[in-house]
Amino acid sequence: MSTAQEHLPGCPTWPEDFAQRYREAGYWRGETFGQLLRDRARDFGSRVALVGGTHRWTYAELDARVDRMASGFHALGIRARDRVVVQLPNVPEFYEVIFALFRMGALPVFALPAHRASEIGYFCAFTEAVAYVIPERFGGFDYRGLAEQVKAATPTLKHVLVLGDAGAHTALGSVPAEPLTLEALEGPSPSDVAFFQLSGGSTGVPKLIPRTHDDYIYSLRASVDVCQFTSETVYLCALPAAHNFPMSSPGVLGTFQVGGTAVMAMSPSPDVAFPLIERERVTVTALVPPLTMVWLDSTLAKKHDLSSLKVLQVGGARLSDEAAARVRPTLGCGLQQVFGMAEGLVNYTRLDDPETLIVTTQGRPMSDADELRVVDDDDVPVAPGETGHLLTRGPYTIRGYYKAEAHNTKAFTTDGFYRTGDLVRLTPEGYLVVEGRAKDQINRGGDKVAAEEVENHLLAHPSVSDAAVVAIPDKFLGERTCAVVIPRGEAPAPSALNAFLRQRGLASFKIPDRIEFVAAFPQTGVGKVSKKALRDSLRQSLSTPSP
Ligand code: AMP
Ligand code: DBH
Repeated sequence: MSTAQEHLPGCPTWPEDFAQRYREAGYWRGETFGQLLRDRARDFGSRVALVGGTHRWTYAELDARVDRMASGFHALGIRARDRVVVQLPNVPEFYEVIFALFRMGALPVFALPAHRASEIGYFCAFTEAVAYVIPERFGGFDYRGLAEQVKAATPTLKHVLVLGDAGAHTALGSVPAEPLTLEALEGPSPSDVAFFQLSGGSTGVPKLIPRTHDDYIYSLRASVDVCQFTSETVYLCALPAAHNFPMSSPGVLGTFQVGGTAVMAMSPSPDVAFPLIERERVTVTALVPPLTMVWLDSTLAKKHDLSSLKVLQVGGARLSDEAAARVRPTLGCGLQQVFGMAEGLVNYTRLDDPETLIVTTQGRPMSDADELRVVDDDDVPVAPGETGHLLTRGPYTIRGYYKAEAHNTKAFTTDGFYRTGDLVRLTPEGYLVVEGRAKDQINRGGDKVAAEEVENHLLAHPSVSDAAVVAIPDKFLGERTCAVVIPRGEAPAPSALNAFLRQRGLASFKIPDRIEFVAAFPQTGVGKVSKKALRDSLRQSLSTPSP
């Protein structure tokens, strides 16, 4: 029985023999995030930790702000192990909030700015969250109305904390600090769950990923080692800060791990990111493939001095070999492919790898303790070099999702390997090539869409008899979503169906890009919907020009 299990019910953890081995081998070193920041403030106090908007905070300033915010949260009644849904854009306050929660042992749930009432309502209800942190507005959307709606539906939710004009809620900056109370707080232990990441998932509702201080801090140490981050590193956070990639691979938290500087970009577009790279002398950043294409094609690249940029990391979805080959000649920096998952396992190409490996593979595991299996449908290992399902286990890969006992029996093997749902092949050098996916998910250029979640929302419409959501190929995003619908009676207008999904509060990246109506679905031998046959027939009909 581990301590995390005792502390928070519903969080599966590593068996004691594995935990002991990971500690003895030095992977887990008994650190917590609260202490990590304290130590960096001691060693790098006057160095700039965070730049964003008009803020430029040193490690000492960040540390002090985090203390103030933690005692303010405590004064509000937030306690260790309380869940707090955090939905902030790329602002420095994001880290002030999450480190304050880390320090008190309260647990952030990392929502994306794109999430709406459907997702946020679910996170708040499922985790019994006591607080929800939002910006006043971002990307033309006012989050205070969304919070109103969620608060009315969630009895446990006591506080809505707003960055900016709070309206009817509480302003984040107005939370009273009681400096003395913090000293009385008993911090979390290293084996405790520190926060919940989100899985792109494939099921009706998003799955929550419990990560511990020990396991996540190890993943940071391994990441900064592979990516050669140092106190000289200037990392640009251009992807949404809440996402696991810019958070930890090595991301902003990896930058803090080594005392470097993180720069927050409110948007990943060249007009915002390039001036920041030039002004702050950014050395490394991370993008998903579609944004990489935008950067490669941007005429702005010539107008800005990007010479400080040494490495562009690309991951989240498969980067084509063609796009990969353009990075160095076009942007003048190295490419690093990153194949990771919020559940754990992260693979990187190495900075000094031969160009062909960097361009044609998705890297290899970052830790020598990562265990990988590539298996067939019966869990039997495939022959070397053959494509199969990727299973993995290790010191920073979870053993189960939060409160998902039934699903966990399917998503993990009996000996604790996570079924990634990815189809991969191993090269002779031991590098992974992502060949496809077995999970029922659409990877929309790095934004993951669980087919079942969208199908369930469609099925709630009175004119929908049945629905199947599948991927269709897309030049820019790699994949787009297509909802194939069997109407009940007369088919509704596609625009009306999409309006219906929006009204139900679904994040806009999950709204189908295309809707097709059919009389029946192709079936498999056992009478299930054959999504493969659906994809194949869509691919054919979409490639035939309409008359
Ligand atoms: P999640 O489990 O939601 O964190 O999403 C992780 C998933 O994103 C992986 O299991 C892959 O399906 C996909 N993914 C991440 N990075 C890459 C990559 N470099 N190439 C292909 N797929 C990727
Ligand atoms: O897609 C991902 O989830 C991802 C990609 C790259 C990730 O979680 C990561 C690196 O850590």
